[in-house]
Amino acid sequence: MMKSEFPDPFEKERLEKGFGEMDDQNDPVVMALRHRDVRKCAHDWKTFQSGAKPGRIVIPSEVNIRDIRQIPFEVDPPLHGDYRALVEQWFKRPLEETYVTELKKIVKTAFDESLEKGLVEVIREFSLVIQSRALTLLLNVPFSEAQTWISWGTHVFRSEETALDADKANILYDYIDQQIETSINSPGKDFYSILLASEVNGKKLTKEEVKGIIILTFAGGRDTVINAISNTIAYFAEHPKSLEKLRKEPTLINFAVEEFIRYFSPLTHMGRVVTKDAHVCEHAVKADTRISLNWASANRDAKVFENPNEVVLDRKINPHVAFGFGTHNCLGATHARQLMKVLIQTLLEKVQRISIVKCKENIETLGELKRKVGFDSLYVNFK
Ligand code: EMZ
Repeated sequence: MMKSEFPDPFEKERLEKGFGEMDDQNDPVVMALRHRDVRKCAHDWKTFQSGAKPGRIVIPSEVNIRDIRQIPFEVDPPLHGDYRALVEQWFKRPLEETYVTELKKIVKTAFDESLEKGLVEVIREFSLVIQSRALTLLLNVPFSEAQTWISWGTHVFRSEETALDADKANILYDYIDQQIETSINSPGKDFYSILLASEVNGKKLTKEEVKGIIILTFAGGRDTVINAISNTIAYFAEHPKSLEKLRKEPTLINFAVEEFIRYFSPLTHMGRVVTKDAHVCEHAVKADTRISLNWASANRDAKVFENPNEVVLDRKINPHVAFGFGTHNCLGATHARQLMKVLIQTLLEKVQRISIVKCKENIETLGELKRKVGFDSLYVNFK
């Protein structure tokens, strides 16, 4: 198997039953696997809620390591819409020219540093660095903050030793508390200050609410973005002809971005809590149990995508759900798409060849099934 190949572990169950089952810390999950059902359940937020106990809709569940609600993703409509309206414009800033210019500088520097080194461990020395530096733009805080975030590693709630690491979560929480205090004392144009000055339904946001929004901004786009970048690098290393194709036809880059995001589906699934006895693909699910919307499986559904297991760089019809679907679709998607676009453009400009030296796969376990989501380490040579 090629290193940049990401098999679909859900095919059999998707075809035969339409759902999968897994346990997660004694709180089982029924996974919706088909594109149609995933969209249907995502749409039905009354039956399948996000506003459950904080951390419970995340798989693996984070109920044991946090009690702060992440906003807006752990809030249901109509309040969800109010929070969303508050931050929506802020998360569209990546479309602005000045933002893109800064993003380009960040990505160019990362390539220059890598080309100079030659041998690079992509996850930590390249993708994490780009992700963290790019996040300074999204939050509108000094570039130097990225250094601190890089030191936290690829996931804010997971460490090498343990999948759910409360101590690690506390590092992030303490940091955010401090930043909030700084912004209260001397407000600026950073995201903290903007939020602290905002109102929802006529009431100023509390520190707790601000914290909930900021935590999501840190956690939601971290390992997902890192995987998207790293997997793309692995793909181009093994498909030099694709590089040529995009060099000749740069108008295809936007399609390629969507296709990589579909194919890699950096976030496998997101849970919901069932509010009343219901069905997922004709399978009965009881109130107060969990289901998940399996984006990764939906994105390989042959009923929707021709040749779903191939990367078709110029795929024109691509209704993937890698950024979720419906009310809760990813707020960071504009930033992520822009970053992927700049990544590919800069790669085409600066890099002739990438070769993989060695790598270790990052495998997620979902009950009986295993899914490759990226790499724990990926050593490449940039030329
Ligand atoms: C949560 C989640 C959000 C969760 C869109 O995804 O991302 C996960 O990586 C975090 O662990 O807390 O933010």
